[in-house]
Amino acid sequence: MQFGRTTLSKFVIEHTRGQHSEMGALLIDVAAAVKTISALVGKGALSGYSGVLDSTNVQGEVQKKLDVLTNEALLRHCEWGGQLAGMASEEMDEPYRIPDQYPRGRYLLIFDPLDGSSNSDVNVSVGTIFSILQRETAGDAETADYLQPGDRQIAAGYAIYGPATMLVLTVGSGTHGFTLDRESGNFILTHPDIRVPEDTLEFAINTSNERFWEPPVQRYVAECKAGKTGIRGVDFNMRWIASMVAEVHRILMRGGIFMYPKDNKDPAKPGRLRLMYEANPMAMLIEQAGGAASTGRGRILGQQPESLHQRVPVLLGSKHEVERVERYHHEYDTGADRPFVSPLFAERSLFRSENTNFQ
Ligand code: AFP
Repeated sequence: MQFGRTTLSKFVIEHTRGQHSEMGALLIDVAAAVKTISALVGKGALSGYSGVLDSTNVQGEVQKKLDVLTNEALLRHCEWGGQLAGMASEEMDEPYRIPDQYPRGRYLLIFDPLDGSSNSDVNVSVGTIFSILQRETAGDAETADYLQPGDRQIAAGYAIYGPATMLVLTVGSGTHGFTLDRESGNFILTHPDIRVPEDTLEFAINTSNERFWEPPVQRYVAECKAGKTGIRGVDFNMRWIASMVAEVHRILMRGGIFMYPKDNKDPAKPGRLRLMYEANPMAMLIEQAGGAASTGRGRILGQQPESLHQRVPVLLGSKHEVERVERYHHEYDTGADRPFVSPLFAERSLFRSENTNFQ
């Protein structure tokens, strides 16, 4: 029985009273979109929407039918209420203009409608990630209005479509998890004030990219893999789901470190993940839960975006491990991790590989 339990609606109304009361209504619309997407994704192959389209998105990635449908779900659920000055999404080259028949507001909604969508055909957890910013005045937003650092987000969250559908949210006062009760259709507060443990023995990274990483990341992962036999003196475990929402959710539940670092696989891209609708909202959720989120060389939330779809290196999770990887970047950048320099054989270092050209 759900009597007396806190629903998402009650939570957002209570937590957005005053300055951001209009945002409460927007969050309730986002939750309605999430329920629609949960039902769609939950049908699996029965929906008839598996597979890819002929189109690509702005990043040149092949779009899946579900990418486009879930994008539509968010646009339709959120465009009408009068809280928004515009929306931007991974699936749209340019920001979305609110149709003329609807009133405008001051908030900006940015989202990745179906993160990890390449996992949807294999029945692995996927998610929706969103971020809310605001502009000074109501009216139609320009691209420049969206280009704000992540520490100006008013709210951020994700939905995870797994065995249970959950919505994890921050409005700037902690990170809170709600589970969808499929019988009543309500999101119920089941994980209030989530805390990420400061220490962990679990790391997540796509090790098939190892040869493309920078030396500080190679150093960190080599030490984790060495386990008890290396300088860490303790065994680590590794996970990789290839669905950021699922990785971040695991870290919020039990700690860990997630890394999609800078690499030189494609020099035009400083990382794989997108700053505005993947890294920033996840960084806010993690920091609000007591964890850390870094590019390796600075706080993710401090990055000034230059374009809507820009990419960024991401290291996030248990604070002490993120700080360690940041320290390794600093030691690499200042030359402190280069133990042996031979005048005869030029530079040699355990952590310097021949194919890197990062400096
Ligand atoms: P898709 O949405 O294209 O499946 O990408 C998912 C993602 O952006 C993120 O959720 C994963 O952490 C990452 O990419 C996985 O990347 P790899 O394919 O390199 O493992």
